[in-house]
Amino acid sequence: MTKKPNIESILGATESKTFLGLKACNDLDMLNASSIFIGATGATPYGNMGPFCQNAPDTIRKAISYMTNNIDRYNFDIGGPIFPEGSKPAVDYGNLPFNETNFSENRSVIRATVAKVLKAGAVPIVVGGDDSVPIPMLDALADTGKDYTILQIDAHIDWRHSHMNEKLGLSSNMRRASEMPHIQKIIQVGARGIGSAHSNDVQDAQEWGAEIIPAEDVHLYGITPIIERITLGTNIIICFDADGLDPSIVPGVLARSPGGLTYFQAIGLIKGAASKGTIAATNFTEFLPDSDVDDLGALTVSRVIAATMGVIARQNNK
Ligand SMILES: [Mn+2]
Repeated sequence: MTKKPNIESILGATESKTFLGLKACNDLDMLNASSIFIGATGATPYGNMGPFCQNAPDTIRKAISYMTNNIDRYNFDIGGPIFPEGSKPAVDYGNLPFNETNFSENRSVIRATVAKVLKAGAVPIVVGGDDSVPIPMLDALADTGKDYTILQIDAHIDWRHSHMNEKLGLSSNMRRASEMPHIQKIIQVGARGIGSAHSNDVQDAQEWGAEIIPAEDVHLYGITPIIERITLGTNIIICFDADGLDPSIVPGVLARSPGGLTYFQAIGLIKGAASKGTIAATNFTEFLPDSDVDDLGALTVSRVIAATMGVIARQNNK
């Protein structure tokens, strides 16, 4: 096989250990940023699955590292540089430690880190890790005393009471969210095919008031009716599972499911959320490098995260 020409050589990219070459922030007491990339290895894995998405944060950092010297260029997805003049850039916190046997310690670390970030006035961008990671993140938001709307983008609704005797695993995050008093509204976008949900899970979700917009409806009617569901002036948490996107652009997921969201449907939802309220926290989970194809999914997820950082930098500028 001939060697592929590499884009790094014309972009002048330099080796970077941080996302987009952002400044590293190792001390949250010194945090002064619009958002902060927090790599999460995992939280509460099922049975012997282990932290199967543990390499996601570093793979995602690597996928966008060729852009590190071009961060000031025009990004057409958000209508300007990621961090426009006068805005606060994002920073990168590195990766949280993971304990293979003490899952409650994993959750405590995530919760404490997110709580500290929120106190410093920055928006956590928790990059997982499997979908058990959002549970302690969502729990940390209770400390603010504010109410929240969750905008979940996912092929699955994640309303299982428990699975394999575990209540805090990846199939239960929205069920646990619904039990938190500070979570007032849940909008779930992208469900499709057969997933974790049984019919009574869907019924429970709807009875609670979760607004479920299956992927098919996104393709049929677009994202505008979804954005209209977000109450004006609300605080928003984006819970983004990589399998919400179509597997043609993110093959690196546990269970590929056809009919997922396009890149611009996802970007449009994030921009739309910021146009209605304030994005207060985000997570991007379930990217599985081992199943990816030619780093295509890592590229897609890294671009969504970069655009989200830009959207957040702009809202802090309002
Ligand atoms: Mn999912």
